[in-house]
Amino acid sequence: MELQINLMHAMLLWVIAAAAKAASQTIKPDCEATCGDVSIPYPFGTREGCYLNDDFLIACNHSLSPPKPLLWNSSFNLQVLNISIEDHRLRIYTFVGRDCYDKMGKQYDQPTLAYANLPRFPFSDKGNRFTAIGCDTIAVFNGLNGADDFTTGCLSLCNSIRSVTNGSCSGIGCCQTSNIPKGLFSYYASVGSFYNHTKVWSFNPCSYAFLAEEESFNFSSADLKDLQNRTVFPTLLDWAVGNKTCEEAKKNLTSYACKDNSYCYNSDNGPGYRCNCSSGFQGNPYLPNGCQDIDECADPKRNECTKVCINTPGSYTCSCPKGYHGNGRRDENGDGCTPHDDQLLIVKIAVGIFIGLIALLITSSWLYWGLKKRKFIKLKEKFFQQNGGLMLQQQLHGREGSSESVKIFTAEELEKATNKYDEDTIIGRGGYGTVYKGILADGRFNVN
Ligand SMILES: *[C@@H]1O[C@H](CO)[C@@H](O)[C@H](O)[C@H]1NC(C)=O
Ligand SMILES: *[C@@H]1O[C@H](CO)[C@@H](O)[C@H](O)[C@H]1NC(C)=O
Ligand SMILES: *[C@@H]1O[C@H](CO)[C@@H](O)[C@H](O)[C@H]1NC(C)=O
Ligand SMILES: *[C@@H]1O[C@H](CO)[C@@H](O)[C@H](O)[C@H]1NC(C)=O
Ligand SMILES: *[C@@H]1O[C@H](CO)[C@@H](O)[C@H](O)[C@H]1NC(C)=O
Ligand SMILES: *[C@@H]1O[C@H](CO)[C@@H](O)[C@H](O)[C@H]1NC(C)=O
Ligand SMILES: *[C@@H]1O[C@H](CO)[C@@H](O)[C@H](O)[C@H]1NC(C)=O
Ligand SMILES: *[C@@H]1O[C@H](CO)[C@@H](O)[C@H](O)[C@H]1NC(C)=O
Ligand SMILES: *[C@@H]1O[C@H](CO)[C@@H](O)[C@H](O)[C@H]1NC(C)=O
Ligand SMILES: CC(=O)N[C@H]1CO[C@H](CO)[C@@H](O)[C@@H]1O
Repeated sequence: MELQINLMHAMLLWVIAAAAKAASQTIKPDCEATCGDVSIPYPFGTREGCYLNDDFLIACNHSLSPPKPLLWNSSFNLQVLNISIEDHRLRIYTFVGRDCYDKMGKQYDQPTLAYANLPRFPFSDKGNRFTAIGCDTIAVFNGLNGADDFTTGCLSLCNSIRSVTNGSCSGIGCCQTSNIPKGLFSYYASVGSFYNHTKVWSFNPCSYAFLAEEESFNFSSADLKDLQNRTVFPTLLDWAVGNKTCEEAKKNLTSYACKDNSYCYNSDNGPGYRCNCSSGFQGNPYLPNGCQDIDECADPKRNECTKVCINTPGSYTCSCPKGYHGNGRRDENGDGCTPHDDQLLIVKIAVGIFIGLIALLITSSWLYWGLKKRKFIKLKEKFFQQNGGLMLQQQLHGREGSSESVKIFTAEELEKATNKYDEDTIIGRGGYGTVYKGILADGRFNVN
């Protein structure tokens, strides 16, 4: 019975794994997964039938090497760098505005404007900064935000290249504004100067301005010369689906973009909604079966089980092996796995036997040594008797008050008195044995 269940469980796992492998792709079948080195996950796509709607068209120009992905179509000229379906961000290149002068303070080339006009997807309100570079520079940023247009700007001045600090855009050689507002789809930025760069021309002939991802640019004094020939910078966009809220979109399930095991949330920057895989799932929430179960049991960091972990769709359960009880969890509500009482009894008995054995060992060895000592004493008594010690004692006792003049010494007393039978204490050797001279512990002098 148990074997059968285990076998079924194993087969189920195998089926799930196979399904996960088949659907682990983030694109529709028969659609391009990449353009150049940029991956194009659904809802974006390069061909009719591969994208969700026209908002998600990526025009891939294959005649270039490497192929170049452009957002919407080539008339917008917005090169795509990254598409993320996890944080719903899109990274594109935007152009640098510049205004350059010759030594005499005459503008050369036409000044270029930094601008972008997006019909869909606003600029990310977090992570983008408007930056201007120059030592005779005033920059103005105009955001076209429907009714409430947004204007900001900054001023950057300096007298010598020594006064600028690498990495600092605080108005000396470089200036930066704080984050831009939400819902900004278009902007243009212009740069101007006070003295046509005549006072700083030797090290700074141009002014520059651009909107860029904050991390993509570190100011250095070398930028004052030619901005190291950069003409574009990465900029972040926040993308979303359509212009409806989740509630409105859910009314038409044929057009609703969030598929199995996903949930919907409204965009916090501009109109539209977004999809995320439900907790316990990962993958592409815009594809049917795109959100795949996470096997929490395979990763010890993802589960709280102490002994047995069983993966379930979107979650997992903990249990305890046979002979144990508890919920098998190690979080604050968990009590782990403890052995059953009968199991506990076995453990107790085992410990009892162990302690008993040790006690037995101690007592038996104690008895053994005790017996040995007694035997020794008996032997001593026997020798005492054999050598007429008893008779001597009786005779001595018979004589009144004579215990003072004659005394039977123990072997230890004799040994001490003769200084361990030292040669120097020998008085003479006779037929009954050697005669030693000894001094008793109480000072009395004796001869034996
Ligand atoms: C691809 O890029 C080349 C060079 O910029 C251009 O001439 C061509 O028109 C582009 N093709 C498409 C389909 O946009
Ligand atoms: C690009 O898209 C816009 C609006 O979606 C359209 O007006 C224009 O004709 C398209 N251009 C090309 C070259 O497809
Ligand atoms: C959606 O998922 C992303 C990345 O996994 C996460 O950063 C974001 O907080 C999620 N959004 C919501 C509303 O749960
Ligand atoms: C600065 O340049 C502009 C355009 O080239 C010119 O009209 C203006 O006279 C110049 N001003 C100075 C102070 O050189
Ligand atoms: C800018 O500098 C920081 C540290 O100062 C560094 O972590 C980052 O990678 C640099 N960015 C670029 C684009 O060089
Ligand atoms: C600033 O950086 C440039 C090049 O990145 C370097 O040549 C210059 O010495 C640096 N200046 C300081 C003050 O570190
Ligand atoms: C910028 O371009 C000019 C001319 O094309 C070149 O001389 C210079 O070395 C380039 N600068 C950098 C930093 O690449
Ligand atoms: C929402 O988008 C649809 C098509 O994309 C368009 O026809 C409609 O006018 C838009 N509605 C609003 C309120 O912007
Ligand atoms: C639901 O969406 C589909 C596809 O966009 C469309 O063809 C259909 O007319 C819509 N139904 C309703 C009731 O709006
Ligand atoms: C998250 C991600 O895909 N980042 C990539 C964005 O594009 C740049 C350059 O094309 C890559 O270096 C990043 O790894």
